Amino acid sequence: SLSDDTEEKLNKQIMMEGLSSARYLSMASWCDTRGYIKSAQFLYKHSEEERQHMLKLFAYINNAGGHALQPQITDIKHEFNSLREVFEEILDHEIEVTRSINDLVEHCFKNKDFTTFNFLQWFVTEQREEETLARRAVELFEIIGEEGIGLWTIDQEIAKLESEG
Ligand code: OFO
Repeated sequence: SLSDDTEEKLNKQIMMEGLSSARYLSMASWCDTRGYIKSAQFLYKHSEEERQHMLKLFAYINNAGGHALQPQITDIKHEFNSLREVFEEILDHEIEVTRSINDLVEHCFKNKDFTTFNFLQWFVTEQREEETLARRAVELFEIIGEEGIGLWTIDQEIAKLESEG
């Protein structure tokens, strides 16, 4: 079964995933109000995916005899200066999430909790994909440029990123 400190760290990861979900929902809504329709769709979907990541952790903790805790999520930002800022914040946030997963993986390895270590491999792979996706999104602003129909084009391209995976 889970050690107390592993359970606590897994609950911290629940907080990270819940925070991701909340942040992306807020970003989706902002994009929606600005006419960045494709980015909004992308972010609504991403928000839902983050909630699923969180629920995976709920199931794991509770099945292992622990207690998964609904996190307190506060200080959600509602306003952004630009679409670029939104995607730059996503990239920074995903890098932070990767760091948090890696710490958790290292902790499990050191404590010989190989079951949890194994469970976390899915997140390791997922983080690599999500970081790549966010990095590609940020790159679009450089490649396409924001002038003229640039922003409109970037918004269209965001929708295609996921399928290119
Ligand atoms: Fe965006 O990441 Fe969950 O894990």
